Amino acid sequence: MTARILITGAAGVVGTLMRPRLAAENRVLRLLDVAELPAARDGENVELLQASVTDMAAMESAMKDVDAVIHLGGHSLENTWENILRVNIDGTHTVLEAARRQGVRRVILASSNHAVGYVERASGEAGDYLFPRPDTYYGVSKVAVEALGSMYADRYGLDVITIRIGSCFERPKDVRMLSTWLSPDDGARLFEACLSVPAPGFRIVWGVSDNDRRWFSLDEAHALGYESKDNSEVYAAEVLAEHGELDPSSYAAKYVGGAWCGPEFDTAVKEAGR
Ligand code: 15L
Repeated sequence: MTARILITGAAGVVGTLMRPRLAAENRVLRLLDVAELPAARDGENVELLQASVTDMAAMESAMKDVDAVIHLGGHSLENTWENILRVNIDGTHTVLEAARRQGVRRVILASSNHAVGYVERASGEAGDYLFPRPDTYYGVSKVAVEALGSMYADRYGLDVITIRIGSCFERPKDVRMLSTWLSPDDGARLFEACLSVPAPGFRIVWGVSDNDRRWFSLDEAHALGYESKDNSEVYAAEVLAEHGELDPSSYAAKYVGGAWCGPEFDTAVKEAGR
């Protein structure tokens, strides 16, 4: 049987990195984004849909004949409260509700380290299922994403895995990311584990590579079958040469969410002008 996987936000940073990596024999990737998606390459088994995750009719139609959803859609950076509410929170509700209506039994949701951004690094390794301490409106939306996932798992019996992604880029861009990095290949390994683990129910796992400088538990990700093969340490010398060691008084040194905990990310004050 061919598995069809719907990926929302497929034109975004993580979606673009996952597109070639989640391709597999006997699998169709149904890629959805509000932005235009790059056309299918020769032999690529994809279906392309341009739609917003806030559009219930479009999402119900996108869920048809789908076996699992990877929901990456939404604003991936801090934004106005209005946009965060509409796209990240209402959009995730729409995705889950459309999945329920169309009988899709497994949903993997992109959460973020910013759901617990104000957790202090001094409190030691960040465990799985840490109580929310969002650092921004974006972080609040990720807490809501987790809560919605939990409700759809408990009330309707969907399997819902939420991944608190660290920093998923080709390579770590700064010193903090030596700790938070999720390599694209490890990202694909984690998504594959989420897709194949039998009957997970509701889970919250960290999405990071097994970096020497990791601050996060991988226990729950390992329980799903994830094995990281990458380690940011291979980039440490060049990243440190470029940026220098972290200033111990910086937000990046103090909090899981790094600079997002600082005044540059204070959207309420920006919106009100005071
Ligand atoms: C996130 O959740 C963002 O989507 C991404 O752009 C990174 O900034 C990442 O967190 C991070 O904390 O590095």
